[in-house]
Amino acid sequence: MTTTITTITAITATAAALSAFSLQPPALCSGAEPPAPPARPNIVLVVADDFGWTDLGCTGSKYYESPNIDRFATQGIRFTNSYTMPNCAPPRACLWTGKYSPRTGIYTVGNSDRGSSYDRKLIPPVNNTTLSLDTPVIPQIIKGSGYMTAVYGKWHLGHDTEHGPAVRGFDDTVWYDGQNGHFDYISKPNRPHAKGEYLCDYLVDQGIDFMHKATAAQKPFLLIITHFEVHRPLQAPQALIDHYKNKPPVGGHDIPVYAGMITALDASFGRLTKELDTLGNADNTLIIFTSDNGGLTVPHTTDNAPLRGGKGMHYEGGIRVPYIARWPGVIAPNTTCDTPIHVIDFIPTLLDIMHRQPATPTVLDGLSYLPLLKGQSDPAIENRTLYWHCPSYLEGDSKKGKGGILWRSTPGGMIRQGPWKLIEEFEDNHIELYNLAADLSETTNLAKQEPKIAADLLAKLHQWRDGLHGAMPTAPNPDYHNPAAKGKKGMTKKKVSAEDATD
Ligand SMILES: [Ca+2]
Repeated sequence: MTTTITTITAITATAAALSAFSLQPPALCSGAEPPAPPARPNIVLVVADDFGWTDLGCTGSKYYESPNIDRFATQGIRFTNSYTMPNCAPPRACLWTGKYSPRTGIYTVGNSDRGSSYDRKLIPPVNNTTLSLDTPVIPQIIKGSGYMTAVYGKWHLGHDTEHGPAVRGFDDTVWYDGQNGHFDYISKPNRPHAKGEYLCDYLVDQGIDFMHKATAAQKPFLLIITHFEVHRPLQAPQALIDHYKNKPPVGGHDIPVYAGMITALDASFGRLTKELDTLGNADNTLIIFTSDNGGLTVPHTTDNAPLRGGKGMHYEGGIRVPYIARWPGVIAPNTTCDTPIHVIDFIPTLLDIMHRQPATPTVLDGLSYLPLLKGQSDPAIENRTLYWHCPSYLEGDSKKGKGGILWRSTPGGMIRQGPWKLIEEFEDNHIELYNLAADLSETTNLAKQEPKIAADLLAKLHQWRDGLHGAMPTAPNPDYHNPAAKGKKGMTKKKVSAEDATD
């Protein structure tokens, strides 16, 4: 498959093992085949928050400045079809467990019946906001590997300490479960930070200390930093805000403080990679930069064009994110890969790199993309089908006046196979079918022109969902368009702030 964005190197194609729906042969990842990966490399995963597909210079922005990550991209591989879940909590559950959302029941942030009950046609299933302690996560799955492990940053899978990362096998954690501002933050444990220190710098400080400790102990390390930038509230160092105020905006990239958040995050990433060089670890470390979900477009914050929509939505802007990886000697520099990957693939890839099986029995839904990192073809991942189950309501900004939308999403599901993507909306069984190879922006619904493809994909989506016992809306909502229900909210009594409503 191909996309309309510019690739650095040519894409070769193979005629082998075409799926029934493929219009084109799957793309191979570009680059010559490098030597076998070294044993026990360090692994550093940096996950930004709400970072959009085109929020980097190297992914298309003409306004935001990201010199460190842009340079990093020239040293490694950039995946153009990297998928995740639409909002903050579900992709984290996928990342830490390697499972699709129906297996954890974590479908959204907070309650599933967000917005006004008057406007909800269905009663959505109850969302699980806490990851069960019975579900193993990465440190438990790789236990016995000899790796030192740490996570610093956003957890979002259980507010209380009993369900936080500290009890799940990490050697070190500093975490917070939600959003608390980028200058005024209190982590668990609350390690002191300099007054006015920007949050990503604080988290990178923790990561650098950890890398030093692991290197001194002569142990390989797995470091995961889950940043809060560029999630609202919009706050950035003043000098960067001033810089962007003097720069003409380009397209939908036009908010100086948001741009400042991107550049501050980019600087912290540059500091992290530079420290790896200083430690002498750069050549034996796989570093990945990605995002938990798509860029926020409602309310307007950034723009994911040419992708349609943004955070919280079922369109590509909600679920497709940047994904850049560097591993000297293994990943050929300055390459791109159009093969779809998904956040559930991280654990299988990790195990593949470590030459290990899970230390504890657990279902893993993803596939290793190590062959893709190495520039090799792998029909298993190139021809596989990806699925999403999103049975919750996410409010829009209908109260913000003209141009607003009532919902970012209503309960639904998606499937991607080859160039085809189908979206099913549960309120009215509405179907949308797009050919992403020809229509990356999802402008033309082909469901009526291609009824067989639509029917086959829909059946496959249902089969997958039923097989995983994906929770479905339970019944029609008696409040729907009932005058007596006007102004009635969801099941949760907690007041949702304007910022939380963007989650
Ligand atoms: Ca997020």
